[in-house]
Amino acid sequence: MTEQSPALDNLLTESRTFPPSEEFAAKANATEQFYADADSDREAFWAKQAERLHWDTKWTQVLDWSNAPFAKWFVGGKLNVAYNCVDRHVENGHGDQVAIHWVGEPGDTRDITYAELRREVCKAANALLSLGVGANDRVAIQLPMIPEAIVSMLACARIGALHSVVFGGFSPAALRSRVDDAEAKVVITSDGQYRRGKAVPMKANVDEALADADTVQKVVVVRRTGEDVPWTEGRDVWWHDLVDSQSDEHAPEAFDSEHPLFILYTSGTTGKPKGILHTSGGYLTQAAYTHHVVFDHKPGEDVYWCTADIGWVTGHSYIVYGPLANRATQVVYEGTPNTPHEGRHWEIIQNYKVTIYYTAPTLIRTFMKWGADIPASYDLSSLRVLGSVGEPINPEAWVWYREHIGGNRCPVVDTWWQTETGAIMISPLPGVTHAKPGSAQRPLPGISAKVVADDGTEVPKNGGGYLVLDKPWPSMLRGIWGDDERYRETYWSRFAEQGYYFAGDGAKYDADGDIWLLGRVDDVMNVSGHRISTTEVESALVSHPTVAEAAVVGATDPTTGQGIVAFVILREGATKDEADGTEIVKALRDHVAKEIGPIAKPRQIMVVPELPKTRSGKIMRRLLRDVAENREIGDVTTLADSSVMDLISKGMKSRS
Ligand code: 6R9
Repeated sequence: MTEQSPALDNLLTESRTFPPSEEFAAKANATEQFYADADSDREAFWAKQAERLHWDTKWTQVLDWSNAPFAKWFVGGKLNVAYNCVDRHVENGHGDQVAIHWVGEPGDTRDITYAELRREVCKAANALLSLGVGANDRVAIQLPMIPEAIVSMLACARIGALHSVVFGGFSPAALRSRVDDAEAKVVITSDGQYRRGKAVPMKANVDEALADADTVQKVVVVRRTGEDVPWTEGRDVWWHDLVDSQSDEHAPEAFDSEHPLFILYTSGTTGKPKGILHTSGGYLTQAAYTHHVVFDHKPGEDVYWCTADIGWVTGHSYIVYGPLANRATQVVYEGTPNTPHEGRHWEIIQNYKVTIYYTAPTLIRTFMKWGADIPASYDLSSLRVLGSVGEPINPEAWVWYREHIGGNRCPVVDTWWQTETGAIMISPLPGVTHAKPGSAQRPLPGISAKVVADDGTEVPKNGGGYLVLDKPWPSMLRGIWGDDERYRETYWSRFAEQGYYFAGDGAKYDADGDIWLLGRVDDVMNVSGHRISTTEVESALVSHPTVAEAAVVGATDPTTGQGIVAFVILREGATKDEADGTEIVKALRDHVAKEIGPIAKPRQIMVVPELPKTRSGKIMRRLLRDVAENREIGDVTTLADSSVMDLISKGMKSRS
């Protein structure tokens, strides 16, 4: 990736910039000065950020990196994470402020104040203690997006137990491997969940997963859909029977800053999922700081909404820990964005006067496909900041988001980070940064990142390479659960000599030194010796008016090494003739050639109805490569909707 690829020019010619408005800048939480302050004394800067929290015992050392790559932040400090997210706001006189405006998929709603949340968390903490759960025990949580999910996480944090949240849509096998790896003592789940307007079972899957799982002593079941559930006497207990009768007082214990907070599993390129371990003080400091500056959040004024699922790291850091530490009032929505209609999100924004909205590019592109007239029929004037996370956002989608959702008024923050980084690392700052569509731009104040070549040297401006983090940060992972060797190997061996953390993402600098993310390094194709990133070809395809979404993979090619194969979803309104005919395929190939260069012209373009995605919206290119190379399709257990692959392969067969 050291040579400049032809594709590099494509994104770098994206020259639109959006400076912040003066009104926004005048009141912004962050200023340009933050960068200088952090650069002059990084540890002092982080010490200042840690003061956002309540510490029962103050730390004696900001960072201990003597046992790298195992970091210790705020050494000697003690705090209770749940107290910081809930109780202290009540003690400071904000007990009546709504913490959560919860919206159920079928239309039921619940407003929960900080005082109520404190009582619920105390009861749940007492309930867990009554089951014999104590500090350092592990609790697996598989729940839909209901308030009990947040309450359960905070209850664990309160008593020093680690939670391991597993997506509601994951298979019994996926749940079982996570329960076994963490040796979970208790599992919290629900009878069922609402998905696309239907009640679907959950407890039945959990039972299947837990057959003979001998570490699990109790299964706590929240009643959500009311359907009948299989029951194991002695092991299973209803949440309402267990929790409702508990005392709503619980004295929080202060734990060490490095006390483990949670494990969250993320899939690796090979082998079993990795249990990413996060701890307390540093994690909460960076989650709170980033939520404050990146979203310009003002407690008591803003209504914040992050659309992520709680089973994704974004739900951990930007629904639970960051916003609650900052006394946010937030919307939590249970369901899918098109139930019962495609304007559901805009209706919620209008009803609750949401001011900050944080979502994923995959959803933005879906909204584009559904058409701009849908958001146009709602009042979105309350919005003032828009965020994006999960994948590179194509400039076209960025500009659409700013115009059709943000009314050309709201700054858009493209936030790069990972499960492993725990919190946002690279992002524009609203009110400070002159935003560029498609670029995450600069590491946040206090964070250091570089784009380096194969040999670890930093690439020059306009150069491409690997993204590395060259200095430790407070919310960094503290390891992989039970596997220190895999931790060193996966993240610290690639640039061991320099001591850099290898993020696994390709990236490049533009002429101003801003960072552009190019997708995972394994998503870089090699066509006749030219390195072309899948992101760039996808961006070119999405910039064509008929294309709503595109996924690109490199398939083995006898002459060029790899050939570019594209899967595209057309926008609503593209005629049937366009969709079926060869016309559109030719037009798209020419369009890519014009945007990037003839070398990037896809060898094959397939029009498909859906793309295979994980629940966090990442396209599973591995499965598309299987299709493109006519192989049997691999493991689909982490797909949000496993029937998608059948649709795609059927379409392929009928064409060949
Ligand atoms: C938070 C989250 C991490 C991977 C990461 C990168 C991709 C996330 C991005 C982005 C470009 C952004 N990614 N945000 N790529 N621009 N703004 O997504 O965590 O699920 O662990 O995924 O997601 O490839 O390495 P996680």
